[in-house]
Amino acid sequence: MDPLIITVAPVGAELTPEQTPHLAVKPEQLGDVAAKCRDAGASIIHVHCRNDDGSNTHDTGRFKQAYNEIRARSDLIVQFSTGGAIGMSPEERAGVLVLHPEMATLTCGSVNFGDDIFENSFPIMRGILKKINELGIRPELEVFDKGHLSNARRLEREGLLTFPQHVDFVLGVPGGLDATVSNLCDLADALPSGCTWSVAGIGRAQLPMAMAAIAMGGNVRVGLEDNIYYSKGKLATNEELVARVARIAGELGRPVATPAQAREMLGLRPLQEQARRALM
Ligand code: KMH
Ligand code: ZN
Repeated sequence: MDPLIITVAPVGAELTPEQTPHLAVKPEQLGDVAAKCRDAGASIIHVHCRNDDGSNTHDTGRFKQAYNEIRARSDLIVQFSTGGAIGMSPEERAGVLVLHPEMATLTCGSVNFGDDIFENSFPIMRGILKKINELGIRPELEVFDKGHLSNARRLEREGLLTFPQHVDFVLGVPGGLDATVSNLCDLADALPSGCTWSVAGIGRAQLPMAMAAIAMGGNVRVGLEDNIYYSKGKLATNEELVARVARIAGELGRPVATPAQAREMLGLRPLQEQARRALM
C-alpha cells in the first residue's frame, strides 16, 4: 500500500473557543499548529480562519496571513476551504481562491447539517469549480452522501471536472451519511478508477473511520474541525490526533507520507513551483 496521507483540519467554521482552548484563532497560532502537525505526521492542512475574537471569517487578507504563517513554519500542502460556514455566500466562499492555494475543497452537493442546510446547489458548485479550474487549483471533492458522487459525475459530463480526483468522505454529520465501515466500503467501491480518497469521521467516529481507511488503503483526515476529543471527556490537540493516527498506521505497516511524497501521489506541483504561483 502507498504511504498514508494525513490531512489535519484544525479550525473549522462551527467550533467555538468556548468548546476547546486548543482552537487556533490568530494566523501565528495556525502556523504553530501547522509546524506541530507536520512533525506529528500530517502532509495536508485544511484551512479555515478566525477573527481575533474567535468568530469565523473568510476574509482574503486573513487567509493570506494564515497561508504565510503556515508556509513560514512548514512544507505542508495548503488546502483552503470553499465550504466556509453555513449561510456564507458562494462568492465569499470562493473569494480566497485568488491566493492560489495548492488545493481547495469542492463540496459535491447540499446536505442537512444538524438543524441547518449546507447549501451546494449545482449553480453554486459550478461557480466554485469554474474558479478552481481557471486558477489551476487542485480540487478535493467533499462527499457527505453517496449522491454527491453522482453529482460529481454530472459535473464531469458538463465538462467541468475530469477524473480521477482526490475525494474526502465526510461521514457522521447529523444529516449526512452515517460513519460505518460498510458505508465507507460502499463509497470507496463507487469511486471512478484511479481516484485517491480519505475519510473524515465526525466526533467519536473519527478514530474508527481512520482505522478502517488505513486498513483499506485509503487516507485519513483528523483535527478539531471534525472532533475535539482524544477520548471520552478528554480534549485533544490537533497534533495529538495526528500523532495517534501516524503511530497506529506505522504499526499496520503504513508509514506516513511526507508532504513531498503526498504531492507526488496526488499529482501536485513540487513545493518550490507551488510557492512561486501563490500570492503570498
Ligand atoms: N463548515 C462546513 C459547513 C469545507 O471546508 O469545504 C463546511 C466545510 C466544508 O467545512
Ligand atoms: Zn472545512
